Amino acid sequence: MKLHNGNTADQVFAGLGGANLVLKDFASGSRPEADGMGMVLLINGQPFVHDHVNTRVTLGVSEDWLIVNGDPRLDHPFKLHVNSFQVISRNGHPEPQRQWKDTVLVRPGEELRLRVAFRDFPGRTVYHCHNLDHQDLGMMGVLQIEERTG
Ligand SMILES: [Cu+2]
Repeated sequence: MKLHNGNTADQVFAGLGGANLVLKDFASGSRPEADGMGMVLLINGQPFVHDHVNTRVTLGVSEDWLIVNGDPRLDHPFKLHVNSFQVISRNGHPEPQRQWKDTVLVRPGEELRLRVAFRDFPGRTVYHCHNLDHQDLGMMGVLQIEERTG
């Protein structure tokens, strides 16, 4: 679907900043130090650490985030707290109906582009896989929403 200026939605929003998050288990990633402890689930190769900020955004800014399920087998429902988002595209195809969501299913191999407006709430929150087993195994990240300075 082309927009009125001839660009696709992806092209228009590609100029916005935004996080790229790859959701993947350690078996399909490469975390040899995780062996022997069962499955470890990661975002961008990192397990959840409660006092480590994974992603920083600025209050008042909209971003496009790319959420990739790099796992060949597991569904990962992606949940972002506090700020709702719209799915802009799936696997490069514009989403026909845009709705406000706080959680969206990302199937194995899928790439979803989400648009998030960080309008109202500065501070710290999280995003995570909404499969609670996956969340507990590390598939969660800390998001810091910073007020603009100066
Ligand atoms: Cu998951």
